Amino acid sequence: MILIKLGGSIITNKEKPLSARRKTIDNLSKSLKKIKEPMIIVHGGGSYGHYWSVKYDMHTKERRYDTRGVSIVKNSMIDLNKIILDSLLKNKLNPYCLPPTDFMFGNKPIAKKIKEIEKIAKTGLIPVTFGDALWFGQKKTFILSGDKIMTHLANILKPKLTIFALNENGLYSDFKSKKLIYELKDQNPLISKNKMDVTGGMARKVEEATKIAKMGMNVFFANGNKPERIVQAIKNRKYEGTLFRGKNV
Ligand code: IP8
Repeated sequence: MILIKLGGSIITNKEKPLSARRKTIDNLSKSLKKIKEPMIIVHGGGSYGHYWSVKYDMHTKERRYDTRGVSIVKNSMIDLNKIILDSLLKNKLNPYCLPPTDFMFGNKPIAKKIKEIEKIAKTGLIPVTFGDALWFGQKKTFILSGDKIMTHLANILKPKLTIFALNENGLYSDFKSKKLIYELKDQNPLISKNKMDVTGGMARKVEEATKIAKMGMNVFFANGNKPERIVQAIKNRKYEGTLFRGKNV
């Protein structure tokens, strides 16, 4: 089982509201077609859901956010999701759309539902889910990031490899020189956290990747503009990006 997150920054143009990077998405789909094992895709919000969640001041903390914002964020994620599904279909893959409401109860993952997702993936269908605005309870809602979904899925399904496709080559030790960190073992890279608890940043990805690696699984950060690197990592264990080596791997 392979778990892949298509980050908002790679599938959308973050500079421009509501703009998907269709060519990049198609290229990713073409590469994913080369992978002959069960996989699950999670995607982020980028200039769709993330854009609106900022506009409506919605965050990962459970609060009584503007209900209008909740509707608009959700709606925009459906639009983006449809673009991803269409691209996969066009490239002869069989996506199985799965909004996170299908396997989350409040902010808790439903293990039984998640185990079923694996069965879906094993038939050759590709479950596709995404970060979203979710009902929490007691009139509260929250933003569930796709990165958090990755941790929930990895924890229950123990994928062979967890991949985050980014708009960068991986994690840099120094952002100016873009010096790539090839491998991280037993260490937490220091990334300054966003003061605001908005989703979509590198800090959250690193946080979730570190959690997954601590559970004993390898996590790979790859450049989604070079999707063959994703294929290489899965097929040949060649990691051109940043590898968070799982503690027991
Ligand atoms: O881009 C959050 O998902 P992320 C999506 O994975 C929304 O953080 C709705 C902001």
